[in-house]
Amino acid sequence: MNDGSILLYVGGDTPAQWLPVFAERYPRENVLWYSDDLADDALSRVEFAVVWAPGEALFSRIPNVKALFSLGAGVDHITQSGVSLPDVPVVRYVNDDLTNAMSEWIVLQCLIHLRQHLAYAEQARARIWRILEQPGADEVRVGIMGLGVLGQDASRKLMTMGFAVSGWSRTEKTVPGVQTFHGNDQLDAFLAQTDILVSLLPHTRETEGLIDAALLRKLARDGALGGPFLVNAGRGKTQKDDEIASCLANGTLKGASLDVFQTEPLPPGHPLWSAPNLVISPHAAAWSKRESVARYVMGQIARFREGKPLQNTIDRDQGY
Ligand code: NDP
Ligand code: OXD
Repeated sequence: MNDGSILLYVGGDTPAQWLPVFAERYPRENVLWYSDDLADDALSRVEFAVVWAPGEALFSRIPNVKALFSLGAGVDHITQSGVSLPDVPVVRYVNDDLTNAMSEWIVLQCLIHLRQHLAYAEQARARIWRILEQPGADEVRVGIMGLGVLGQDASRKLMTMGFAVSGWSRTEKTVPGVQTFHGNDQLDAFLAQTDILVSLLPHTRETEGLIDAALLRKLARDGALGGPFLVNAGRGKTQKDDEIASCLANGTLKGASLDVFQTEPLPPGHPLWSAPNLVISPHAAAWSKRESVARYVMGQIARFREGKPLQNTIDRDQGY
């Protein structure tokens, strides 16, 4: 049995969902489920914590923690929570299952809008048999905000479908086949040549509220789809929900797909629920499978114990 323990703090889940996953595969590890009544003595032996939306009390109770593992690719549930963090590495979750699921969702949404699927569904409800004119994917320019792990994978798969892909990131990037832009100075040029704006941005101080009506008005209006579309599966706090609803109602946006919202769950009375040409999914574009998380975390811990550097650690100053 290893001396130090691994603590799981997973808001919304139960110990029965997680502890057996670790116990069956890693019986020599001491894995604890966080609860307020867990003794300080047990918590003082915690070396690693795997967390989703950690509460205020957690970090002051694990003084000997050596690394934090985010249960998701996003870390804003840790960095933007207002909780003061221990000075230890924070590791993001990077995994092919999650990346593939995200790219499926992004490609699906771009195709739904390209192939006018919502209009056909409406026609079918009214028993209307009518073919709608449409461009080819190669005539449509998809601009991806966030060219990280998920943005780059989505760009490859969108190009396989024939879309013309560009991307925007904070720092300069070279991605084969993708026209790249970076930094605030190049944002307007990126938007001006984008028909479908896909966001896979993290929520940070810099990206909060970025996708508002003013930004959406800068998208191309001369494209083959006859108006711009928005697809966001990054984080809801990077967008302004009310302004997106207005943009859909007044034609600034021709359509959208949103997996993330400023307030989740999206409140029942929010105008987005009845906005035209909008696909809504409940923050379900991609997910972290428990078995894959256990394998990832234990792989990283094994590296750490061998004195190797942890992978996929975040830049605390940048917040992602
Ligand atoms: P990465 O850290 O690999 O990539 C983030 C990208 O965003 C980078 O290209 C980065 O630029 C760019 N970026 C960050 N800040 C800015 C900025 N101020 N201006 C321009 N670009 C910026 O993250 P992932 O690709 O793995 O994940 C992205 C996000 O997807 C996660 O943070 C999470 O919020 C979201 N997500 C959502 C899920 C869902 O189910 N809806 C599931 C999983 C993740 P640079 O390359 O220069 O660093
Ligand atoms: C993530 C998420 O960040 O599921 O991984 O949102």
